[in-house]
Amino acid sequence: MRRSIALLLLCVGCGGSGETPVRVLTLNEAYDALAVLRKFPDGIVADSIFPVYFRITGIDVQGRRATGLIEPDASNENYAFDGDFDSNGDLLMPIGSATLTGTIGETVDELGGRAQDTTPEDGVADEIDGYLGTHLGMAISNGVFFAVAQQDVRPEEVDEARVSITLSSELGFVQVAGAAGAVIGRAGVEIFRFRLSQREPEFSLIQADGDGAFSAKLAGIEGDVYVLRTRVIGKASDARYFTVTR
Ligand SMILES: [Ca+2]
Repeated sequence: MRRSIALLLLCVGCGGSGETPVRVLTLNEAYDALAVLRKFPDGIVADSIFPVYFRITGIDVQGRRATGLIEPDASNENYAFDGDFDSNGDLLMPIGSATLTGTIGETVDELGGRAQDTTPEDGVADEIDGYLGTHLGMAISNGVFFAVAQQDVRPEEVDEARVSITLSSELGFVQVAGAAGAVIGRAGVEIFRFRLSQREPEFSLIQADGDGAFSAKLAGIEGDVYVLRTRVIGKASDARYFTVTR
């Protein structure tokens, strides 16, 4: 199952007479991504949070236009969106009117993100922090996604089998624990807490021990979900999704 996408990248402020040209950012050939979405069955009250892992592949940039595929996907639908560069040279891809025209009938109301050139700083976006919103009848889903370029130099993602997030004995807190080898030794561990009540996650950053173990007590309750990713020398890994267990 595939969803094809077409990205139209507009370079606002590039080449204008007398203006300082912004740095032109382009896209890598492929990205791995994790979306964390809240589902509102009645369109009003969120009742669950769910992950969607996907890849954006086969990206081909011609001038300011890029095309590619999102895979895998639950539907088989096409859409296009416009983007532009902000004053920092970051690529913004806001969606105003994307419409899916497929068999599922789900409509994308908003889709976009900020592409960032982290490491190596070479004009190719290494990360995209995105947002996504859809509706199907009165039910809506919305949330954010984390995308990282497929690159050899990218750090290993968190080893899911070596991580647990459990309710703390202290009310309103969870214990995040990574066993030795959970991440690369001394890596930064980014922890994003998602709650039903808010779209944007709460962010914490800790550092692993030399053996890759880590531990943190963070605010949290049953039903929250967490996304972890490692960051080594400024470069983020693919993200991983965790639920709270007792
Ligand atoms: Ca780069």
